[in-house]
Amino acid sequence: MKPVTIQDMRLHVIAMPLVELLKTSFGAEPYKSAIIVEAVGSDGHTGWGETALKTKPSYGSETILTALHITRDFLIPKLLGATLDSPIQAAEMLKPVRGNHHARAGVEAAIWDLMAKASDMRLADYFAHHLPPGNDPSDAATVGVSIGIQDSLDQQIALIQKRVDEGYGRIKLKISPGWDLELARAARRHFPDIMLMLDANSAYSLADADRLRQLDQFDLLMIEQPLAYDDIYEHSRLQPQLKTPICLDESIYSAHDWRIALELGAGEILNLKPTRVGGFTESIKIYELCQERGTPLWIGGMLETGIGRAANLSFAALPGVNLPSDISATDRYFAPDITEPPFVLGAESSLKLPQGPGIGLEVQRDRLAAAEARWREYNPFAPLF
Ligand code: OSB
Ligand code: MG
Repeated sequence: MKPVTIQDMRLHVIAMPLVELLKTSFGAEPYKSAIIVEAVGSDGHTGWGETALKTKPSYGSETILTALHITRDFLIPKLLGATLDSPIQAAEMLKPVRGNHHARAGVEAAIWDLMAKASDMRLADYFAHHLPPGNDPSDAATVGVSIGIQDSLDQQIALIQKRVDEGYGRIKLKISPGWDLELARAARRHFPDIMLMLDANSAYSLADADRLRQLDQFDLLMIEQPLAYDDIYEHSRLQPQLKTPICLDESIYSAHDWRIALELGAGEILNLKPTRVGGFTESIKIYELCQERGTPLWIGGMLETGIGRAANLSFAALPGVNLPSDISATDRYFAPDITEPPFVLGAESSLKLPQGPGIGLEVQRDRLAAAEARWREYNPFAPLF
C-alpha cells in the first residue's frame, strides 16, 4: 500500500434540497446539510469525505457548526503535512480529539478515499484489505429505503406503494408515540409480505413497554432505537419484553459500546453508521465484533450525498453486512446529486458499487459550489458573533 503525504485539506459546507423530506420523531430539516472534506495528497490525488450532520443537535449532539470548528481547528492541523502509511494511522492521530465522532469520520473518510486512490483500489477492496481473508466484497449491496412521518395514513401507504413499485425490498418507517400501532397495522394490511421495520429515533420510554409489545404482532424485522439516545441499560430491560428484535442506532458510538450492549442484552442488531462511530477504522472493529458474536449487521445512513453514500455502499458490500442497508438510489434524495454517475436501484433491491478507484464517483465542482452558495444563504446561525 502506498504511503501518502497530506498536502492540503479543504472544507465545503453545503445545503442541498431533498426530493423528499425525512420527518422523524425529532422533526425534519428543510435541507440536507453536510461538510464535504477534500484531502489533497502530494501525489496529486484528491480524496473526498462527508461529515453528515444536521444543523440542530437533534439526532446526536454535534451540529454542522460544531463539526466545522472541531474539523478546522483541531482535526486538520493534526494531519496536514503528515505522511500516512494507512488510514488507520490517521484515525489514531485524530483520536485524542474526544467525542465529535461525525467530525472525525468526515476527515477520516477523505483519507480512506485518498489512500485507496493512491493504491489504485476500489474503496470496497481497500476495506477488505484491512480485514482478515475471506472478506472480499460483492459488486453490489442489498438496500432498503427509509420513509419519514407523513400527514395521513393514506399518504403513508401511497408512499410505501411507490417505493415497493420502484423495487425496494425493505421498508423502514419512522414512528413516534401516537403514530405507531395504527401505522404498522395499516402497513401490514396493505403489504402482508414486505420486509418491514420501524425507527423510533428515541421517542419512547420504558413506561411505554406495553404499547411497544403490541408491535410484536406485525412481524417486524426490527425496531430501531425505541428508548433514549444515550441509553443502553433500559434497552436491556425492554428487549426481554419484546419478540421484535431491538436494533440500536443513536446510543452506539464505538465497538466498546456495542460490546457492552450485547453483554447486557440491550439489542440484537446494530445499525452501523460509519459517521456516528467516528469513521471506517472503528467501523471495521465493529464489523469484526459482529462476526465474532454472530450478530446481524447493516449500514445506516444520514441522507448522504454521493460522496458519503458511495463510501457507505462500499462498506455495505462486505460479506459480514447481512441485512439490507439504508442506502437508497440517488433519486430518493437529490435531483441532481453533487456526484456522477447516479446510483440506480437494480435487481433484488440492490445498488451496484462504482467501479473506479476510491469511492469511484466524480464530484461535480459546479454543483458543489452551488450547494455551498445555498448553505451561505440558508445557514440559520450566521450572525453568531
Ligand atoms: O435514524 O436512521 C436514522 C437520517 C438522518 C438521521 C437519522 C436517521 C436517518 C435515516 C435516513 O433514517 C437513512 C438514509 O440515509 O436513507
Ligand atoms: Mg435510526
